[in-house]
Amino acid sequence: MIDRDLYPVSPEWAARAHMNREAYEAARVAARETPEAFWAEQARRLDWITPPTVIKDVSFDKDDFRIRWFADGALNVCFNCVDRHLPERADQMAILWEGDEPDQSGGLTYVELHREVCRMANVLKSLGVKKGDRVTIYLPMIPAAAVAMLACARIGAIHSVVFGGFSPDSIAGRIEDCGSRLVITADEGLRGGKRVPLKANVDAALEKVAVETVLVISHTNADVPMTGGRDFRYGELKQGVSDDCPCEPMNAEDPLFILYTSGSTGKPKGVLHTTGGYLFWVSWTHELVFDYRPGEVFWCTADVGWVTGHSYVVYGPLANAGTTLMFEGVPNHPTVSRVWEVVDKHRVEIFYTAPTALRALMREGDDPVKATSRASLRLLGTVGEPINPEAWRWYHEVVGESRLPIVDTWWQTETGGVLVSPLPGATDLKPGSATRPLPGVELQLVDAEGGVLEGATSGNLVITDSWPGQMRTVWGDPQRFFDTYFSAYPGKYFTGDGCRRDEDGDYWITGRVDDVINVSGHRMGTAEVESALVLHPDVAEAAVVGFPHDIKGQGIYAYVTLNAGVEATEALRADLVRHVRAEIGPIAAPDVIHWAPGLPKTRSGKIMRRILRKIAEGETGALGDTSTLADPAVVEALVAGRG
Ligand code: 6R9
Repeated sequence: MIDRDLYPVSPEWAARAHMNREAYEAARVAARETPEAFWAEQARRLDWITPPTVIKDVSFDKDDFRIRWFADGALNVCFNCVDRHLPERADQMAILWEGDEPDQSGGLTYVELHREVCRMANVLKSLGVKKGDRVTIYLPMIPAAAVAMLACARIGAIHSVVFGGFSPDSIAGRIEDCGSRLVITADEGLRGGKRVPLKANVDAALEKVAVETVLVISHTNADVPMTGGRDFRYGELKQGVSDDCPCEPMNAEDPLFILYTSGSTGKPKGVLHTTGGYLFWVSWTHELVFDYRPGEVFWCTADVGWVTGHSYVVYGPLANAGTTLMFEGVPNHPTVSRVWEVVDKHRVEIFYTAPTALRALMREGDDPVKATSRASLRLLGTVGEPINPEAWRWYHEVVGESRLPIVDTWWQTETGGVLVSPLPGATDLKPGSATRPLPGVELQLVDAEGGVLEGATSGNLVITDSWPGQMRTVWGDPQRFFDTYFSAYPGKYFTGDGCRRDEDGDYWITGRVDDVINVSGHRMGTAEVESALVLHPDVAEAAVVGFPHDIKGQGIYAYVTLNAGVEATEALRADLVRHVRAEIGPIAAPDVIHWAPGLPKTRSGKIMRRILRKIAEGETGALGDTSTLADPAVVEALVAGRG
C-alpha cells in the first residue's frame, strides 16, 4: 500500500522559499555531476581567510581512505558566527535565554556575545590553553555554554561538550579519552525546579582522572567547594582580561570539536568534526531546511550536550546571523503549556524538537496548547527518532493549526547536520517520512550482503559519497572509524539505520538495525548499559534490548541474571536502576528489569538478542527459529517470567 497521506507544498512557500522544487532538482544534479564547482560556489557563504581551491578530496576505499573538504582553505568558526555580523547586527539578539522558571530570562546581543566570547577566550589563554588542546564543557543550557564553545573555536581549542545529565563516571571517561586539560562547568543547573549538581559531579569525576584546571561559572550561586590551585571562579578571572581577542586562523581540516556518542560496541566514540566542512554544512542546511532568514527567532529544544544542540542551537543559527533561543528548563514546568508560552513570549518563528517531547505533550490534551497563541510560528521541525504519524498529525493540526509545514529531519552525530528532510518550499510532506536527501547526499538501500536494492523496498541505509559535514574520524582511533562505518559495505558509509523507500522515492527511517537503542531521541548502546549492570556486585550477567515505549519511542529492557544465592527483591531492582543512573546517567535507567535464570545463547555462547527483543516486545508467540539455542528451557523460563 502506498501512503497517500500527502501535504503538498503551498504556493506561498514555493514562492518565498530559498529552494523550490526546480531549484532542488537542479541542485541535486549539479552536486552529483559537478561537485567541485557546486560546493566551491556554496561554500562562499562562509567568510574565509583563505578561500579553498581544493574542494573535495575523498575516498571511502580501504587502501586510500581519506575525507577532506576545502582542505587548503583557512577560516575561523567564531569569526563566522560572531564577528562578521557586527557591522550590520551588533544590537540584534544573538542568544535569547529562557530559564527554568518563567520569570528568568535574558540573552546576549551580537556585540555582547562578542565581548563575552573574547573574555572567555582570553581567560582560557591565561590558563595556558592553546590551539589543539582539548577542553571539556559540562554546563547547563545557559548562554555561557555557547560562549564557551565559541571561545574554544576562537583560539583553536577543541571542545568536548558532555551532556549535563551524564554521571561522574561518564565525564571521567570522556575527559580521559580525549585528554582534556581543562573543564568548564557551573556551580549548578536547574531543571524543572530541581538543582543539578554539576560542580559536584565534576569533583567526583576528577577523583578518577586529573585535569589541570576547572573553571566554575556561577549560575545558582550555590556554595560549592573549590580545590585550591585547580578550581577558579570564572567571574573573578573574567575581570582581569581584555575583551579583545584575535581569532586564530584555522585550516579547514583542523578539528573543531569532539562529541561522544554511543555505538553498538564498547565505550562511546569520540566523533570528530572539523572546521570548514562542519560549519559550512550546518550553516547551509540550517538555511535550506528551515528556510531561515537572518534575525528570525529560532528555537531548537535540544541540549547543547547533543549534536542537535551543537549544530542547531549554536553553530548553524549563529553562522546565519540568527537569534537562537536557549531554554534551560523542561516542557512540563511549571505547567504543560510552558513550551507554547515560551513561543509566545519570545515570538519564536521556527520551532524544532523531538517526537518524544511531542508525544509527552500530546498526552496532556489540546487545551494547554490552545491556551496559547503561537501566531509567531511559521515552521515546525522534528529530529532524533522516527515520528509516528499520529504525533505528526497532532503537531500539524493542534500546534500548527494546519498552516505550518513540518520538516522531519534525519541525521546523526556522525553526519554533522541534516541529510534527509523535506524542504518547505520544495517537498510534499508525508507524516512519518523524512522524504528526500538534500543535494549532494547519495543514499542507497542495501541488503545484508550489500546487494543494492532498487525501487520501492526496505533495506539498510548507506551513503555512497561524502558530504562536507561528515565526521572525519573517531578521536584517537582511526581504525575504529573505518571498521564501524566503512567495513560492512565496502566503499559506502553505513548509517546503522534501517529504511524503507516508497513508490514516490520518499525515505522512511525505520530505526536502528544495530545494538543501539533510541531512548527519547537519545542514543544508548545496549553494551554500555550491560557493562554498567555487570559492575553491580550482585549481577552475574545482563542483556539489554529496546522495546516500544509510548512516550520515549524505545524503552530500556534489561534481562539480569543474579549471582548464586542472591535473592531477587524489589529493593535490589531499585538498587540496580539507581546503580545504572549513577554509572551512566538518568537517561540510561532501565524501564524494565526482568530477572533471568539464564540468557538464551547459541551453542557458541552468543546471546540471541533477537529472541530477547521478541520477549520484551511481548511477542512470545513468534520467537522465530530457536533451533540453534544451547538450552531451549532458558527461553521457556523467560517467557514464563515475563511480568
Ligand atoms: C540528530 C541525532 C542518530 C540516530 C539515527 C536514527 C535516529 C535521527 C531521525 C531519526 C528517524 C528522524 N534519527 N533523526 N530516525 N527519523 N528524523 O539524533 O543524532 O543522537 O547521533 O542519533 O537517531 O536512528 O541513526 P544522534
